Amino acid sequence: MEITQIIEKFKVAGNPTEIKQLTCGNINQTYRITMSDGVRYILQNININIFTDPVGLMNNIFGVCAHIKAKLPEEERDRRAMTFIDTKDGEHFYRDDDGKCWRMYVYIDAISYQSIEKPGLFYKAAKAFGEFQQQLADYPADTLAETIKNFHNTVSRFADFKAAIANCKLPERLEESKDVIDAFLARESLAHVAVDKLATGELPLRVTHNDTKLNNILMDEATDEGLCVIDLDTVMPGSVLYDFGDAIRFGAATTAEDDPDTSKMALDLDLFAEFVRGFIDGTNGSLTQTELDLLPEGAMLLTYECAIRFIGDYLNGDTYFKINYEKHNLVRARAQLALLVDMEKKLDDMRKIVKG
Ligand code: GN1
Ligand code: MG
Repeated sequence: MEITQIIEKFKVAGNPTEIKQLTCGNINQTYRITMSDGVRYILQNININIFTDPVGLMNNIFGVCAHIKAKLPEEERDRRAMTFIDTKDGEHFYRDDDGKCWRMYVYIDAISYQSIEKPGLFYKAAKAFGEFQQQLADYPADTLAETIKNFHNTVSRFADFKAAIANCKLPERLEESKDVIDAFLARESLAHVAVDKLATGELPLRVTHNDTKLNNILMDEATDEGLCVIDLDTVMPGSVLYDFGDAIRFGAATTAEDDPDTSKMALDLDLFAEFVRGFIDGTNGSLTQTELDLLPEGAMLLTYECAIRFIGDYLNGDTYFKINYEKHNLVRARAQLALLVDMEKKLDDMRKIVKG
């Protein structure tokens, strides 16, 4: 189906004058649409191979956005929360003739960063992610659909990783990744850091974002203030360690998550410290002592988790993450391993920073 025909299904006025495909994200396909009245939207194809319950997912998103909007002053609601558009039939998304699912939301004129380009930026991002979690602290968690089962259950991720090794049909990939695989197998105990403590209640279950990459936050172009947290597909009950950890994995690394030159990869402790300050300010004193104590392990945990997901996908024949070239997932896994090794060396430094 043509993009223009899909746009017509939504409650928007006028005709599209520009349709631009955006290249961000490893999962969904995204277009920026400009309408004849100048209003801009984002049209997104939800990857239903990954998000198998689009109804539950979109109900989550509409609920979460309404909850956040209700907490904002009227004049900030358009810029500080996402506004999703229903279809003309009153549905939260449109399913086309090929079974593809599409959703639309109002484009917010702001920027998102791929890396920390200037001082102070990471503090602002951290504060916004912390505030996001605060806004959802009283959200009825039992109404949220689990959009990806066991998304950050690292114990089950580790089992998936082992299954990918055992069932791998690409012997040359298994051979060339041997060093990486061994390094991850040797670190199995890390997989238990959060899962076990969530089970005993030592770590509280909260409503978390679960995909807190720096580029999932829109920032004001003039002031760099964090405006709006986006990419709400994985908002689900989880641990604060997930949001903290993934943000550090992506934002406090000295190079891109898929840099083939692993010698450039390290943890930037200054950025780590900046994020800790912003996150603590954003969550406004609500973190428990156990959560605070485990923040450094959270950074290692999420790096480890992402790494075993990348290498698992490589062994499975690249069925999950979008790739730009043949060995992309292996390169990603190697980069994450380099980051993890550096974090292990800096664990005491991280702990000192959190203690303050
Ligand atoms: C995916 O699509 P994107 O880039 O926001 C993935 C995250 C990974 C990330 C790694 C639903 O996020 O969990 O951390 O790639 N999202 C999903 O770049 O699997
Ligand atoms: Mg995402």
